[in-house]
Amino acid sequence: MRLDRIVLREIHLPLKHFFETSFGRVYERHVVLVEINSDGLTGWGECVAAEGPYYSYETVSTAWSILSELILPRLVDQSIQHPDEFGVMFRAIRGHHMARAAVESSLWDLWSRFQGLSLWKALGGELQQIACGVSIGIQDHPDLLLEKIDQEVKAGYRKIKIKIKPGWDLEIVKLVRRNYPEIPLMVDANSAYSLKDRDLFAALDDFGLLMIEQPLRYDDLLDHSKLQALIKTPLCLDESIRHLDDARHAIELGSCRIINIKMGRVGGHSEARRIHDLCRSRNVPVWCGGMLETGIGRAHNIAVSTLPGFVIPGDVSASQRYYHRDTIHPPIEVSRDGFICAPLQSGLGYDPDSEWIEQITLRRQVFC
Ligand code: OSB
Ligand code: MG
Repeated sequence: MRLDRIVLREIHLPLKHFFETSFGRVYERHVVLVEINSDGLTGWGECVAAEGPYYSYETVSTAWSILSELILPRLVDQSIQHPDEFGVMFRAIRGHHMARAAVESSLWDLWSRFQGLSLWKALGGELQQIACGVSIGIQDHPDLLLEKIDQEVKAGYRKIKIKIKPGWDLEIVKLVRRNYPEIPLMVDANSAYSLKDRDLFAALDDFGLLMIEQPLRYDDLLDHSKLQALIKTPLCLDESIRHLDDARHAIELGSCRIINIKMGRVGGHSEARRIHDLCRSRNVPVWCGGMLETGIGRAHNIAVSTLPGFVIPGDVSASQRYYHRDTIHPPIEVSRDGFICAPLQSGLGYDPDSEWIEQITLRRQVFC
């Protein structure tokens, strides 16, 4: 594939409702998109970096600068045989996995189109029905949280994840469990706690949670292993797993029993698949997390979720939960019983809505 032309864009989309985590509230998204053209075919990728450096040090601006200054000028006009060559070409760059994943995933989309294959099949996916869950942010009032849970349970979602932070944790879990004793429920702390809070996590053991996601520091493995040894509920790591070696270290240290794989966080599909393969060989269940992606990023997450080790419902919910009008059509929809069907078409399997994307583009840089 000769990479004839690459378009880097920043788009702007309001969220239907704000989304609050332990690190703050977002009302709208700025998203970096990558479009790569080759021989009349196009691949698309989305960068999961947020507006500010709170989930990770990467932001929309750092991704833009790494992509526009270092990666895309060197990539355009190159001929590559397989998306894996991208990782080799840019291995000297440290970190910036979200920026890289935007390009790597667009190369996978493009490459699978060249092969006439669905992206998910090109990745070795097997699951044609993907089980979906939802992630529900912190609300202004506990009653509003119960209302949201009610809505999502009725919509058929197979796992409910609620965000917690100090002051919105044990009492909230108690309240939710009192109203929903049976639902598959988990919490995500986004690194809001330390080992000093061990008693809180021990207390959460009584509520039959599927897991507790990323309770401690965003870059920690050791303290998580100490906490895991003290409690029964499985820990799941998100922020702490930046690449394959982090996953291996986490498993060997006993820092978690479940891993949240986000293709966009670990540098792309190839690394996500390596982490999946490792976890599978060590009997560690994985699931696919989300980062408030628009449809392009969601479609990539659907492809990832078809790998056989994705045995826990992911945060791969419908576009309409977040956006009035998405970047792809048809929008991603979830069946009444909480599944998404893997798409049949080649590549991503959803068409980017170019006209709409053009309308919401704030800046654009073309490499050719
Ligand atoms: O920790 O999984 C997370 C959203 C933004 C940043 C981090 C996270 C999240 C979510 C939302 O939980 C998942 C989704 O896209 O539905
Ligand atoms: Mg998380």
